[in-house]
Amino acid sequence: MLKIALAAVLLFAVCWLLLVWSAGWLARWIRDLRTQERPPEEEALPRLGPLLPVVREAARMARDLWEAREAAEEEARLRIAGESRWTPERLKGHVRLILRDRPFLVIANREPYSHIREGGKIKCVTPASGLVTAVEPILQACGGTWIASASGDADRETSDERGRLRVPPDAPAYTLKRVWLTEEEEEGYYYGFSNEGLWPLCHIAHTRPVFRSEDWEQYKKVNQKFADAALEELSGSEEPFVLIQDYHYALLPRMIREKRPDAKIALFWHIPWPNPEAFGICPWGKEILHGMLGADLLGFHIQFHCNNFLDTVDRLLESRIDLEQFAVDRAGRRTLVKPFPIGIAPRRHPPAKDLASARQEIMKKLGVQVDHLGVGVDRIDYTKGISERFRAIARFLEKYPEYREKLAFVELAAPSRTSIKSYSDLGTELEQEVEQINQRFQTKAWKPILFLKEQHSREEVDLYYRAADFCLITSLHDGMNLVAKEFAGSRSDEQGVLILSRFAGASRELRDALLVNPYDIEEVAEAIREAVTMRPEEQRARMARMRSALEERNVYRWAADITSELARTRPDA
Ligand code: ADQ
Repeated sequence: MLKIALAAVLLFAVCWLLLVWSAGWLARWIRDLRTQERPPEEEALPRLGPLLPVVREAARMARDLWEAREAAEEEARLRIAGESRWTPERLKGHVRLILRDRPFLVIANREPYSHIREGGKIKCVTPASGLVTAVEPILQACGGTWIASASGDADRETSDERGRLRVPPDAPAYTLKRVWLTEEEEEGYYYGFSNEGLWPLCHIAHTRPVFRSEDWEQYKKVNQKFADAALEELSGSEEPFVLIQDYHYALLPRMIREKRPDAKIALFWHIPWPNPEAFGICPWGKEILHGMLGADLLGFHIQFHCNNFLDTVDRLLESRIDLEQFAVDRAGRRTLVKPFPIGIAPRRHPPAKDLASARQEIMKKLGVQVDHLGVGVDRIDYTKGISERFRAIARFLEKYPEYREKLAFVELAAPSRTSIKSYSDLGTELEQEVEQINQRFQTKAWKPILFLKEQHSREEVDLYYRAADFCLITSLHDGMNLVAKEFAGSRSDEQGVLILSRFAGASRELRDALLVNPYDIEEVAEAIREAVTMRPEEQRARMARMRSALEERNVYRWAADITSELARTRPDA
């Protein structure tokens, strides 16, 4: 009995000592965390068995505090400098002022967070999508609801019975509402009508659109399904703001308008708009225009696409075009048509001196040692001109053999729309093309092109941008192209050269890039040569101008401009 009592006392004493020691250690660690310049990343956290969840939460809290402190300092700096730059805080205040408690709804096909099963666990992932990159910061800043198609195999168990959940999972700021589509609906609406019909119709990339009446039926059905989901969210509210995203929902503005005449509706079209002749081949062109004109405001990236849209309406529908205001008047209602060039969210990048280590880290990871590193970042899509890019690199090495073994090009290519045969075929064709080029030029220790066919994390993509001497963008046609902006945005050292297709919307703003015609392989090869021989001072001057344009027109300004314009719209023609 005495033995048991002694053992219990001993055990208690050991536990007590352990507790005192861990509490002391934890207190010291949290104090260090509070006073550190920058909180540590997840990988750098001490792995302390049962204490790990506490360590993780404390690190998260420190990160939030650090971000809030940085944001406050930035706001103060901008105020003192008298700058009118848009920040999440300013956007938040601005949108709140406009909304005055009215609901804010975003509808987009792609969900910003999906849940997938991996190795017996549920993991939350974000997709490689320009739209998500652009729209997510707005919801993070302003709250509201994002309605999207469910896409992960664990989406159901991570949302409630109405498909709703709060996101981002780490720091909930807004509601995500998931809509489930049947396989048949997804096939017809998404892969079929949206991506085999409207996508090639709007991009001049010489790929024929395919229009099937079954796909059109599904497109109408799914648009109605999203309209119903939106109307359910809006019930009981007055004059709600609805921001519809992209070509998947051309019919939605009209469907919502018919039930909710009081709603303020904007549709932003993220891809180009073709000329009336090109659009005229769509068998349901009139229905699409009628659906879109249910909105108060239609946004495109550039004025040229707005002009094409107005010309198309003028040619196909009975209406009045007001060229002074850029508006369409029809059946007593007015729709404004305006350009809103999308920007990126400014990210805090480490100081310039860290850039050399980014380069070393990438080279080590890739197992290459070269003097010049180029990078390309794309979804695998025929509009991005990836094959043209590879041919230009081959031509460059052919013309300038002194760069063999001295230059490597890394293509980060995210598989996309792989259920469409032409897209999965393209992935394989590109791999074969890279293999042929590499076989032609490679030596024992060097390959000119590294084709990394996967979606990378945001941090990895940033690391590549910062490690590269040049970024090569050869879209055959592109609404904007955010990669161009992300590359310049990441170069806090003001070095690096952007080679940019003149057929990407971004070329209208980034005039200091080397602008090229991607079909002209000779011209692109020469631009690579110019990039690798450009003096650092010229790189600095060009990059500084591009970065200042980006800071001025960031994504918060894009959101502020659209919401302000939408608030100003008046329904009567
Ligand atoms: P996208 O056609 O998807 O967007 P883009 O604007 O270039 O094209 O955006 C792609 C996004 O995905 C970027 O944020 C990029 O970093 C990311 N990404 C691409 N490849 C990746 C990879 N391998 N790994 C990780 N991330 C990757 C559409 C229109 C564009 C328009 C945007 C926004 O086609 O013209 O600019 O919407 O409106």
